[in-house]
Amino acid sequence: MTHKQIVTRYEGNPILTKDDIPYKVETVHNAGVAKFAGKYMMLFRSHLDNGRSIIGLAESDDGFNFTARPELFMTPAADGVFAEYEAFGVEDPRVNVVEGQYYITYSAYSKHGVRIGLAKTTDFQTVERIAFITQADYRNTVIFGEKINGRYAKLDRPHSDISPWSIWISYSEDLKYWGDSQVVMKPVPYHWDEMKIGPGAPPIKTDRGWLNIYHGVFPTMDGCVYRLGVCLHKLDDPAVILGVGDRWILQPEDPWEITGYVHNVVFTCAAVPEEDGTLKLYWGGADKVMCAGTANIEELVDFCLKDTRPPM
Ligand code: BMA
Repeated sequence: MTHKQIVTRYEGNPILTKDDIPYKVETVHNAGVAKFAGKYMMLFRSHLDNGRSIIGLAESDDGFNFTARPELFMTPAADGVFAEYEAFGVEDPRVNVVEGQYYITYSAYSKHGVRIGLAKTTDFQTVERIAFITQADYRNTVIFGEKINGRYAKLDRPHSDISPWSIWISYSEDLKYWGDSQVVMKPVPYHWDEMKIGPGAPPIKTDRGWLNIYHGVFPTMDGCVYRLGVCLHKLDDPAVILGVGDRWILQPEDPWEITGYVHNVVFTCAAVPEEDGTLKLYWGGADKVMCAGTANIEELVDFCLKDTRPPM
Protein backbone atom coordinates (compact mmCIF):
# COMPACT_ATOMS: atom_id res chain seq x y z
CA MET A 1 0.00 0.00 0.00
CA THR A 2 1.38 3.40 -0.89
CA HIS A 3 0.94 6.49 1.23
CA LYS A 4 -1.53 7.84 -1.33
CA GLN A 5 -4.04 5.09 -0.57
CA ILE A 6 -4.02 4.91 3.20
CA VAL A 7 -6.63 7.67 3.45
CA THR A 8 -9.54 7.31 1.04
CA ARG A 9 -11.04 10.67 0.19
CA TYR A 10 -14.84 10.92 0.32
CA GLU A 11 -16.14 11.27 -3.22
CA GLY A 12 -18.40 14.17 -2.22
CA ASN A 13 -15.57 16.46 -1.04
CA PRO A 14 -15.61 19.23 -0.07
CA ILE A 15 -18.29 18.33 2.49
CA LEU A 16 -18.93 21.85 3.82
CA THR A 17 -18.17 25.26 2.33
CA LYS A 18 -19.10 28.86 3.05
CA ASP A 19 -22.02 28.52 0.60
CA ASP A 20 -23.63 26.02 3.01
CA ILE A 21 -23.59 28.44 5.94
CA PRO A 22 -26.72 30.51 6.70
CA TYR A 23 -24.68 33.57 7.75
CA LYS A 24 -21.86 35.39 6.02
CA VAL A 25 -18.43 33.79 6.37
CA GLU A 26 -15.40 33.61 4.11
CA THR A 27 -14.17 30.12 5.01
CA VAL A 28 -15.24 26.86 6.70
CA HIS A 29 -12.27 24.85 7.92
CA ASN A 30 -10.25 23.16 10.68
CA ALA A 31 -13.27 21.63 12.39
CA GLY A 32 -13.51 19.45 15.47
CA VAL A 33 -15.99 16.58 15.16
CA ALA A 34 -17.43 14.07 17.64
CA LYS A 35 -20.41 11.75 17.87
CA PHE A 36 -23.11 12.98 20.25
CA ALA A 37 -26.58 11.48 20.75
CA GLY A 38 -26.34 9.49 17.51
CA LYS A 39 -25.21 12.42 15.37
CA TYR A 40 -21.88 13.77 14.17
CA MET A 41 -21.39 17.26 15.58
CA MET A 42 -18.94 19.49 13.75
CA LEU A 43 -17.55 22.66 15.29
CA PHE A 44 -16.02 24.50 12.37
CA ARG A 45 -13.85 27.58 12.18
CA SER A 46 -14.79 30.43 9.86
CA HIS A 47 -12.97 33.59 8.92
CA LEU A 48 -15.14 36.68 8.89
CA ASP A 49 -14.40 39.38 6.35
CA ASN A 50 -12.34 41.24 8.94
CA GLY A 51 -9.90 38.30 8.93
CA ARG A 52 -10.81 37.11 12.43
CA SER A 53 -12.30 33.73 13.27
CA ILE A 54 -15.42 32.41 14.96
CA ILE A 55 -16.81 28.89 15.46
CA GLY A 56 -20.04 27.54 13.98
CA LEU A 57 -21.82 24.22 14.31
CA ALA A 58 -23.03 21.71 11.73
CA GLU A 59 -24.57 18.31 12.29
CA SER A 60 -24.91 15.09 10.34
CA ASP A 61 -26.45 11.64 10.51
CA ASP A 62 -23.81 9.92 8.39
CA GLY A 63 -20.62 11.90 9.07
CA PHE A 64 -20.44 13.24 5.52
CA ASN A 65 -23.59 15.28 4.83
CA PHE A 66 -23.62 18.18 7.27
CA THR A 67 -26.20 20.90 7.85
CA ALA A 68 -25.07 24.11 9.52
CA ARG A 69 -27.17 25.58 12.31
CA PRO A 70 -28.27 29.20 11.91
CA GLU A 71 -26.72 30.21 15.27
CA LEU A 72 -23.01 30.66 15.88
CA PHE A 73 -21.54 28.30 18.46
CA MET A 74 -18.66 30.36 19.85
CA THR A 75 -17.48 33.93 19.34
CA PRO A 76 -14.89 35.84 21.36
CA ALA A 77 -16.08 36.33 24.94
CA ALA A 78 -17.55 39.71 25.79
CA ASP A 79 -15.99 40.25 29.20
CA GLY A 80 -13.54 39.06 31.81
CA VAL A 81 -10.31 37.20 31.30
CA PHE A 82 -11.68 35.35 28.27
CA ALA A 83 -12.44 38.62 26.47
CA GLU A 84 -8.89 39.83 27.15
CA TYR A 85 -7.32 36.77 25.52
CA GLU A 86 -9.85 36.03 22.73
CA ALA A 87 -10.26 39.50 21.27
CA PHE A 88 -8.67 38.55 17.92
CA GLY A 89 -10.72 35.38 17.49
CA VAL A 90 -11.27 31.75 18.38
CA GLU A 91 -9.79 29.11 16.09
CA ASP A 92 -9.22 25.44 15.34
CA PRO A 93 -11.47 23.71 17.91
CA ARG A 94 -10.90 20.12 18.90
CA VAL A 95 -13.78 18.19 20.47
CA ASN A 96 -12.09 15.93 23.03
CA VAL A 97 -14.32 13.18 24.36
CA VAL A 98 -12.88 12.62 27.83
CA GLU A 99 -14.63 10.05 30.03
CA GLY A 100 -17.85 10.65 28.09
CA GLN A 101 -17.72 14.46 28.51
CA TYR A 102 -17.20 16.87 25.60
CA TYR A 103 -14.28 19.25 26.12
CA ILE A 104 -13.38 21.81 23.51
CA THR A 105 -9.78 23.00 23.19
CA TYR A 106 -9.46 26.07 20.98
CA SER A 107 -6.84 28.62 19.99
CA ALA A 108 -7.56 32.04 21.51
CA TYR A 109 -5.89 34.99 19.76
CA SER A 110 -5.29 38.42 21.20
CA LYS A 111 -2.66 41.14 21.35
CA HIS A 112 -0.96 38.89 23.92
CA GLY A 113 -0.42 36.05 21.42
CA VAL A 114 -2.12 32.70 20.96
CA ARG A 115 -2.98 30.38 23.83
CA ILE A 116 -5.33 27.46 24.42
CA GLY A 117 -8.74 27.77 26.00
CA LEU A 118 -10.64 24.85 27.50
CA ALA A 119 -14.43 24.83 27.30
CA LYS A 120 -17.14 22.24 27.80
CA THR A 121 -20.49 21.51 26.24
CA THR A 122 -23.14 19.10 27.44
CA ASP A 123 -25.72 19.77 24.72
CA PHE A 124 -23.94 21.30 21.68
CA GLN A 125 -26.15 24.36 22.15
CA THR A 126 -24.35 26.13 24.95
CA VAL A 127 -20.68 26.34 25.81
CA GLU A 128 -19.10 26.89 29.19
CA ARG A 129 -15.56 28.23 29.29
CA ILE A 130 -13.41 26.62 31.97
CA ALA A 131 -9.89 28.07 31.84
CA PHE A 132 -6.91 28.90 29.72
CA ILE A 133 -4.69 25.86 29.96
CA THR A 134 -1.53 27.25 28.38
CA GLN A 135 0.33 30.51 28.24
CA ALA A 136 1.15 32.20 24.92
CA ASP A 137 2.75 30.63 21.82
CA TYR A 138 0.86 27.39 22.21
CA ARG A 139 -1.60 25.92 19.69
CA ASN A 140 -3.11 22.54 18.79
CA THR A 141 -3.99 21.04 22.17
CA VAL A 142 -5.58 17.60 22.27
CA ILE A 143 -6.59 15.69 25.41
CA PHE A 144 -6.38 11.91 25.81
CA GLY A 145 -9.78 10.28 26.31
CA GLU A 146 -9.16 8.88 29.78
CA LYS A 147 -6.89 9.30 32.78
CA ILE A 148 -3.56 7.53 32.39
CA ASN A 149 -1.91 6.44 35.66
CA GLY A 150 -4.42 8.57 37.54
CA ARG A 151 -3.93 11.79 35.58
CA TYR A 152 -5.34 13.45 32.48
CA ALA A 153 -2.81 13.97 29.68
CA LYS A 154 -2.66 16.47 26.86
CA LEU A 155 -0.45 17.10 23.84
CA ASP A 156 0.20 20.55 22.51
CA ARG A 157 2.58 22.57 20.42
CA PRO A 158 4.57 25.32 22.10
CA HIS A 159 7.03 27.33 20.06
CA SER A 160 10.45 28.74 20.82
CA ASP A 161 13.29 29.86 18.55
CA ILE A 162 15.66 27.28 20.00
CA SER A 163 13.20 24.37 19.62
CA PRO A 164 10.62 25.36 17.03
CA TRP A 165 7.04 24.04 16.91
CA SER A 166 7.39 20.62 18.57
CA ILE A 167 4.91 18.31 20.34
CA TRP A 168 4.93 18.29 24.15
CA ILE A 169 2.96 16.29 26.71
CA SER A 170 1.73 17.45 30.12
CA TYR A 171 -0.48 16.09 32.87
CA SER A 172 -3.27 17.24 35.16
CA GLU A 173 -5.49 15.96 37.92
CA ASP A 174 -8.38 18.31 37.14
CA LEU A 175 -7.94 19.37 33.45
CA LYS A 176 -7.28 22.92 34.64
CA TYR A 177 -3.78 22.93 36.13
CA TRP A 178 -1.14 21.16 34.03
CA GLY A 179 2.45 20.19 34.71
CA ASP A 180 5.26 17.64 34.38
CA SER A 181 5.63 18.81 30.77
CA GLN A 182 8.17 17.29 28.43
CA VAL A 183 8.87 17.31 24.73
CA VAL A 184 7.97 14.07 22.94
CA MET A 185 8.49 14.76 19.23
CA LYS A 186 10.30 17.29 17.07
CA PRO A 187 10.48 18.19 13.38
CA VAL A 188 13.16 16.29 11.46
CA PRO A 189 15.56 18.24 9.18
CA TYR A 190 15.04 17.84 5.45
CA HIS A 191 11.90 15.81 5.90
CA TRP A 192 8.27 16.51 4.94
CA ASP A 193 7.60 17.79 8.49
CA GLU A 194 10.92 19.57 8.96
CA MET A 195 9.61 23.03 9.86
CA LYS A 196 6.76 22.50 12.30
CA ILE A 197 4.72 19.67 13.73
CA GLY A 198 1.60 19.84 15.87
CA PRO A 199 -1.06 17.51 17.26
CA GLY A 200 -4.09 17.19 14.98
CA ALA A 201 -7.00 15.00 16.02
CA PRO A 202 -7.51 13.99 19.67
CA PRO A 203 -5.60 10.70 20.12
CA ILE A 204 -7.43 7.47 19.31
CA LYS A 205 -6.98 4.52 21.67
CA THR A 206 -6.02 1.25 19.96
CA ASP A 207 -4.79 -2.10 21.29
CA ARG A 208 -1.23 -1.17 20.34
CA GLY A 209 -1.10 2.46 21.47
CA TRP A 210 -2.61 5.91 21.15
CA LEU A 211 -2.81 6.94 17.51
CA ASN A 212 -1.90 10.58 16.99
CA ILE A 213 -2.71 12.08 13.59
CA TYR A 214 -0.54 15.19 13.42
CA HIS A 215 0.31 17.89 10.92
CA GLY A 216 3.74 18.61 9.57
CA VAL A 217 4.94 21.61 7.61
CA PHE A 218 7.58 21.88 4.89
CA PRO A 219 8.82 25.30 3.75
CA THR A 220 9.25 25.85 0.01
CA MET A 221 10.03 28.83 -2.25
CA ASP A 222 6.27 28.93 -2.87
CA GLY A 223 5.29 29.01 0.82
CA CYS A 224 4.62 26.26 3.31
CA VAL A 225 2.97 22.90 2.57
CA TYR A 226 0.82 21.40 5.35
CA ARG A 227 0.50 17.61 5.34
CA LEU A 228 -0.68 14.94 7.81
CA GLY A 229 1.25 12.08 9.36
CA VAL A 230 0.79 9.54 12.15
CA CYS A 231 2.64 8.43 15.25
CA LEU A 232 1.83 6.00 18.05
CA HIS A 233 2.14 6.75 21.79
CA LYS A 234 2.57 4.00 24.39
CA LEU A 235 -0.77 3.18 26.05
CA ASP A 236 0.31 3.42 29.68
CA ASP A 237 3.03 6.06 29.15
CA PRO A 238 2.10 8.35 26.25
CA ALA A 239 5.33 10.35 26.65
CA VAL A 240 6.91 7.37 24.89
CA ILE A 241 6.46 7.31 21.13
CA LEU A 242 6.53 3.78 19.77
CA GLY A 243 6.81 4.78 16.14
CA VAL A 244 6.42 7.68 13.72
CA GLY A 245 5.37 6.86 10.17
CA ASP A 246 8.21 8.08 7.98
CA ARG A 247 5.91 9.26 5.18
CA TRP A 248 2.90 11.51 5.18
CA ILE A 249 -0.57 9.98 5.03
CA LEU A 250 -2.29 12.92 3.32
CA GLN A 251 -1.08 15.90 1.33
CA PRO A 252 -2.83 18.63 -0.65
CA GLU A 253 -3.93 17.10 -3.94
CA ASP A 254 -7.51 18.07 -4.68
CA PRO A 255 -8.02 21.51 -6.26
CA TRP A 256 -9.70 22.84 -3.05
CA GLU A 257 -6.68 21.69 -1.00
CA ILE A 258 -4.20 23.35 -3.34
CA THR A 259 -5.99 26.67 -3.81
CA GLY A 260 -8.11 28.57 -1.30
CA TYR A 261 -7.57 31.05 1.53
CA VAL A 262 -4.04 29.71 2.17
CA HIS A 263 -2.83 27.38 -0.57
CA ASN A 264 -1.40 23.87 -0.12
CA VAL A 265 -2.93 23.03 3.24
CA VAL A 266 -4.54 19.92 4.68
CA PHE A 267 -5.03 20.48 8.42
CA THR A 268 -6.90 18.19 10.80
CA CYS A 269 -8.58 18.74 14.16
CA ALA A 270 -10.70 15.56 14.12
CA ALA A 271 -10.82 11.83 13.49
CA VAL A 272 -13.82 9.82 14.63
CA PRO A 273 -13.27 6.10 15.27
CA GLU A 274 -16.04 3.75 14.14
CA GLU A 275 -17.03 0.32 15.43
CA ASP A 276 -15.95 -1.39 12.19
CA GLY A 277 -12.28 -0.50 12.75
CA THR A 278 -12.23 2.47 10.40
CA LEU A 279 -12.06 6.12 11.23
CA LYS A 280 -13.49 9.18 9.59
CA LEU A 281 -10.81 11.81 9.14
CA TYR A 282 -11.77 15.46 8.73
CA TRP A 283 -9.49 18.17 7.41
CA GLY A 284 -9.58 21.74 6.27
CA GLY A 285 -8.65 22.19 2.59
CA ALA A 286 -6.54 25.29 1.90
CA ASP A 287 -8.03 26.93 5.02
CA LYS A 288 -11.28 27.36 3.10
CA VAL A 289 -13.43 24.22 2.98
CA MET A 290 -14.02 21.04 5.01
CA CYS A 291 -13.11 17.64 3.58
CA ALA A 292 -13.49 14.08 4.85
CA GLY A 293 -12.00 10.66 4.23
CA THR A 294 -11.78 7.22 5.75
CA ALA A 295 -8.89 5.03 6.87
CA ASN A 296 -8.43 1.67 8.55
CA ILE A 297 -7.15 2.16 12.11
CA GLU A 298 -4.98 -0.99 12.16
CA GLU A 299 -3.36 0.05 8.89
CA LEU A 300 -2.52 3.44 10.37
CA VAL A 301 -0.98 1.75 13.42
CA ASP A 302 1.06 -0.52 11.12
CA PHE A 303 2.13 2.56 9.21
CA CYS A 304 3.52 4.05 12.45
CA LEU A 305 5.42 0.91 13.38
CA LYS A 306 6.74 -0.51 10.11
CA ASP A 307 8.62 2.25 8.29
CA THR A 308 9.51 4.54 11.16
CA ARG A 309 11.71 7.47 11.95
CA PRO A 310 12.86 8.52 15.41
CA PRO A 311 10.53 11.01 17.16
CA MET A 312 13.45 13.42 17.76
C1 BMA B 1 -1.44 27.41 11.07
C2 BMA B 1 -2.76 27.74 11.72
C3 BMA B 1 -3.85 26.87 11.11
C4 BMA B 1 -3.83 26.95 9.59
C5 BMA B 1 -2.43 26.71 9.07
C6 BMA B 1 -2.31 26.88 7.56
O1 BMA B 1 -0.41 28.21 11.57
O2 BMA B 1 -3.06 29.09 11.50
O3 BMA B 1 -5.08 27.29 11.60
O4 BMA B 1 -4.69 25.99 9.05
O5 BMA B 1 -1.51 27.60 9.69
O6 BMA B 1 -2.59 28.19 7.18
